[in-house]
Amino acid sequence: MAKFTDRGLTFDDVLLVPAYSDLQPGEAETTTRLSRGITLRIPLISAAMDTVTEARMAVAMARQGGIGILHRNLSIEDQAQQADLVKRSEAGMVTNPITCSPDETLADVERLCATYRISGVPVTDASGVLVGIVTNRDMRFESDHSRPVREVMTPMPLVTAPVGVSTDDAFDLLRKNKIEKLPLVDAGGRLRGLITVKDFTKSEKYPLSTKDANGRLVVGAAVGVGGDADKRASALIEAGVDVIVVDVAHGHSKGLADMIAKIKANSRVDVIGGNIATRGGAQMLVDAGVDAVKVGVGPGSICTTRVVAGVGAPQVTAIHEASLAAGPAGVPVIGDGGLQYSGDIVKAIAAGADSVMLGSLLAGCEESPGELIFINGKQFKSYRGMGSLGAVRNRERGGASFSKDRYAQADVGAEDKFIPEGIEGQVPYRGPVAAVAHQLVGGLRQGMWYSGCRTIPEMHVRCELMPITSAGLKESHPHDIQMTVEAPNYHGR
Ligand code: RVP
Repeated sequence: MAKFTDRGLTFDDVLLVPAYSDLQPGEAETTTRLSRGITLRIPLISAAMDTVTEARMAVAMARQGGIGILHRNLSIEDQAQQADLVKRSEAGMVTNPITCSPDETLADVERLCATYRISGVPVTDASGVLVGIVTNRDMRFESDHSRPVREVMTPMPLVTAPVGVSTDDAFDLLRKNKIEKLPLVDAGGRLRGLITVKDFTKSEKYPLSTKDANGRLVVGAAVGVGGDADKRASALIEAGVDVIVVDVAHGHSKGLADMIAKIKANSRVDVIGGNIATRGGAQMLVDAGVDAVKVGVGPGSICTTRVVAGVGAPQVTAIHEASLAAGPAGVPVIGDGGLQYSGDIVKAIAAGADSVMLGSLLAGCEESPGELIFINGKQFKSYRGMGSLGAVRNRERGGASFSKDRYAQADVGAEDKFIPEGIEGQVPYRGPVAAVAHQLVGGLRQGMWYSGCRTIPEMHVRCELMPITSAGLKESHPHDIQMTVEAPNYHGR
């Protein structure tokens, strides 16, 4: 006979009990571990969804101190290129700069600059020797875009520096010579790297940025299991991703454990596995050698798994249960899905999460893929589940495999046979990620203040969650009033 288990609780079912506090919200420290090897300054991750995270979102998230996970509803080449875009977007030093040859045309260079959002490229000959540089300044007044680069570039001798130049010396050279790009060359004159002034100003503007050991922004990317997943993971690792998220709807499965073990054995990147929603699921991933466990079966705002399949676990209980297996093993926990307000981040962390993954809260940002939609004078952006019909149609066009995907049954090869587990919709436009993250992290700091916790690890030990009734929930939201002015951190229910 089937077993009954204890009641499961989710965000709306609980509140943190206020506790003695000797800190101000500004003193709360939001640094956390994404995975065994990666630290974040804010515990926020943008979801691997095609209406949430491509390169632009990933760059914005890393600049704020979080991280973005590139979705996999793309061909392998396109997803790897998105990773490359992030890794090149900001760097202490670009080790493998985009270059052009003297025989390419200005139109070719303009295309490169637009793709990589850069203002110019070093020019190298066939053996990689630096022969000049071509930048916006050289091209601005040119009307004939078919001209070869050699006629327009600023040729050698240029101001260059040797490989291994210190940051301070590089900055001095840029400043003294009033130049924006400093090519690094070896003894044979071959181009070995590039330092740009933009990277120095970005470092000042985004002091919390999540960066790798070479000063490049950190990025993650999702892969599945089976099909072309091995090839995809290798291409992404080659493109420089810092973490691979093996992302399947039912992560408590042999396929996921095997895939994690395989990537761990063949590479040095961190591997996150999910999704699971039980202690047993988390334990299996820990045993497989995972670097972080991602929790959530069915809590997503666009997810219909729980009604289509009748399966899932309310998210606060799921996070807590997973943390009981992952915590003692030193493996961080990611609470994925179901968060509607900043207070839910506080509750997820109190329940045992080290960070949270957000879909709907970030899908309305300027940096998410997709255009603005205007309806009755209000602005929206589309947001859909990766198991929705729309996402699957797009996946087919993008060349990613249909039948082996996160939500598709293995024997389903046609759209009319597909069993969706997600829906398509739209969310209000919320402006830039920086403003949204500010509100979310601000709410987290308030929560840490109310619960008297200075750090996220302290929250895991000291916070107390109290189950509430529907009357308690009603009392928690604004009530007995008609809202006339929208707050930046509150939308009606
Ligand atoms: P939310 O933040 O509540 O919008 O949830 C986002 C999460 O929902 C994702 O990170 C993913 O785990 C899950 N998801 C994505 N697509 C679907 C689906 O189609 N069912 N679910």
